[in-house]
Amino acid sequence: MKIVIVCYPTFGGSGVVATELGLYLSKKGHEIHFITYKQPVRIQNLTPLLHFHEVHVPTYDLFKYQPYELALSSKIVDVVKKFQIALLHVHYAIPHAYAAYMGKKMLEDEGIKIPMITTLHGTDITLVGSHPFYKKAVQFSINHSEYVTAVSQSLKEDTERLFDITSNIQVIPNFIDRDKINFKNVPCEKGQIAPDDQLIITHISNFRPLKRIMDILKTFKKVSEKLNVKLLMVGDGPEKERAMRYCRAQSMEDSVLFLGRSNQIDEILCFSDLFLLPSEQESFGLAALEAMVHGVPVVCSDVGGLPEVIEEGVSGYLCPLGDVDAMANRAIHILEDPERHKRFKRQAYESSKKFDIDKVITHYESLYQKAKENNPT
Ligand code: GMT
Repeated sequence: MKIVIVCYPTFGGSGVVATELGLYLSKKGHEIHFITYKQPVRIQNLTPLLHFHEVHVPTYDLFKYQPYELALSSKIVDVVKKFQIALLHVHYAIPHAYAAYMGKKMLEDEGIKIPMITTLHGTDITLVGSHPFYKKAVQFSINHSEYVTAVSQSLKEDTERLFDITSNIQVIPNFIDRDKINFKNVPCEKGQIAPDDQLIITHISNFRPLKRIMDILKTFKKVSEKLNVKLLMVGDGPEKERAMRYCRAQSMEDSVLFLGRSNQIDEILCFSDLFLLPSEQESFGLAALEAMVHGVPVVCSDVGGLPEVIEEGVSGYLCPLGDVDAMANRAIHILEDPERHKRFKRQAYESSKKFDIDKVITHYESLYQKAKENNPT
């Protein structure tokens, strides 16, 4: 099937999910056309089944805000017509669902009917989308998508609670392509980071306030009073400076390493012993799933979709939001006994299998099929 995927091209979770989905579908013989403002970071080679169409937004001085949605909807119209696209799949409601709806309407004017699937990812609903400035437009575009999916049951419920939703939302969870991780060839060189007897705790995120970066440092500090541990902080974002200041003030600079944005996530997770994710909100927690695939147990907050990903006492622990004592105690419990740690590592890995890409993608493919059959043109 010929499918347009609209997404963000960056490191963020929604962009990663959309890109991996497109890559996998193209390997299965679908013709995928990505439309976004930059080539998605995870796409290296374009092929006859994998296309990228860049949205250009020329700067015009009169505009304080450049009209990306306009350029995006025009690009959607051009690509659909030129490549006889059968379906639009947009990831992240803002502004993609809105722009795609406009594209659809323009195409209808030319006698072309095309179904649209919107996948909701989290902050497009819980943080940004429900803001009164955007709410009406987001609600409108969700309700005018033929099909809507959410990455967790929790996000579906949040969407139904925050908006007046008239469409049925199908839950299709995020996934992981285990085959893409070359476990044998990933150099697991902990030696460069820490001595053998030191345990590694890792956090990966965009360091936005909702990730509660200070909870990570406070939890780690408590764990370090009991165990020989090092903390790896991977990523970049607004809370990083504050976090670094805290580490200086607490003389934690030797035990907390800020690694910045990294393309070597598999390499880092390979020697990690525990993953911390104390977020205020997390529709799914793709970073936690990536950790689990590497056999890294997760200690996280009991919010959003995290309980759908982390099995309490099996792949890790879910703690009350903001309770750094509970998180530290759970982390110590997992790490202090090598046999128990090994068991958690094995269970985290096993538990991640539920989200294998081939199991999840069939749900998207069935939806595509249904959309195609129900589209009269
Ligand atoms: O919060 C992030 O890390 C980025 C954000 C995004 O918009 O890409 O992630 C959201 O989508 C991911 C992919 O579906 C989910 O795994 C994240 O849980 C979700 N983030 C939040 O809900 C805060």
